[in-house]
Amino acid sequence: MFETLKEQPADKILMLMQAYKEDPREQKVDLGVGVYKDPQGRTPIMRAIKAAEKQLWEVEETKAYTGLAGDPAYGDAMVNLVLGDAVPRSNVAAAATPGGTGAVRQGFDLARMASPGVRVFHSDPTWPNHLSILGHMGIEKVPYRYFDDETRGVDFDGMMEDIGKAGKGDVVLLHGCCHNPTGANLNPSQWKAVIDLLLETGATPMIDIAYQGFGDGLDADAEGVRMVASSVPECLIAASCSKNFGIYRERTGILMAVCNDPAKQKLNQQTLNYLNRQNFSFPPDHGARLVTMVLNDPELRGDWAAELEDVRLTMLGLREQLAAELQRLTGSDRFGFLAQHRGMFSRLGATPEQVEAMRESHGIYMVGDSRFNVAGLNKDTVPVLVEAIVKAGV
Ligand code: PLP
Ligand code: TYF
Repeated sequence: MFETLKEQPADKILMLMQAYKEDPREQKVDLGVGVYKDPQGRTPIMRAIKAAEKQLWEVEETKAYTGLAGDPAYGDAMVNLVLGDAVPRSNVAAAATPGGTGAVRQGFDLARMASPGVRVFHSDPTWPNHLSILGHMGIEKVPYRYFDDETRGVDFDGMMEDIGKAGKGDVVLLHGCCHNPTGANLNPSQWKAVIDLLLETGATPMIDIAYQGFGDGLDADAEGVRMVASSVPECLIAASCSKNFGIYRERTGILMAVCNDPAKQKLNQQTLNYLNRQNFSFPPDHGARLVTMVLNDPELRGDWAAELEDVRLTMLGLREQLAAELQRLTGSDRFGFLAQHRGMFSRLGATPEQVEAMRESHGIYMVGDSRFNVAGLNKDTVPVLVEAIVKAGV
């Protein structure tokens, strides 16, 4: 039967990772895949995670199965981290998943169970894996306008017009913060307007939050999610711990189903457990346990939050340096958006040819849509990127 298989499209971001590795040039800059890198180019294990791992080695007595939704303490800690006190805990069903990707996948699965003809409205552009997973599942995708190529900010009028077409039984997929791939985000009053529209149409929001703490801070980045969860009758939230805990390969995420009726919470929880069982039974535990230990120990939590804040400020500093140097070299303010964007990524607004030219001339690797990972830069490579941008005529 294998002869019937067809080659599937590869992930462009992951292909770029490989192309970078194979480039023999010494002077090259990897601005592709979304992995945080410190100024020395390393992706360190965060101090609190390392400390929790040491403790865990001492105290862990079993590796027997946990529960289908993972350890309940992980659910509690993550619901608290993402939602704060926006909604009562009794309104939230939560299940650990393999990474944020697993949460996204389970969220789509739940939406389809609840609404077999569901259409998923997604920002144009969005994280390519959203589209790939939806396509694989055979779920109808409906793009909504999101990025204004001129201002490099959110095309809010276009967005509102397009998501206004989603109705009851549809899902509107939103990025909680640090939009991937553009870096352009909603402000609180825009979140409020989106919420009012969702209340009017009855469409269900699903929020993917993979970069909490990378934009404006842990609480500020969750503000949109919290506003949504406390305002609409029901929503889905897919959260990832890969970036903000630096535990990419541990595969740690969580899916939450929030409703304003505690009576429905039980059914939601049972459904999340069921979905985990159908797809992989018990979710991975190691990363989730480390996250729980860090969040529940005041000392570890404080150290983690401090290190995360350093990461955030490092990226912000690089954004400011980049915008300032481009301003100086071009004499124009048109790159000011780079300092306004938040998170790991910005869409530069270069053509695929210009992206290719920057790779040829300066060994700069960014995704073909001109998304680049700010954390792939350091003080010394910012000028290299600036020179490449100017030379390519972006
Ligand atoms: N959602 C978005 C928008 C992302 O950028 C990522 C990327 O890492 C994820 C979800 C999921 O990440 P992971 O599965 O590595 O936790
Ligand atoms: O967008 C990124 O670069 C990250 C990492 O299939 C990633 O979200 C990229 C592609 C992929 C899984 C994760």
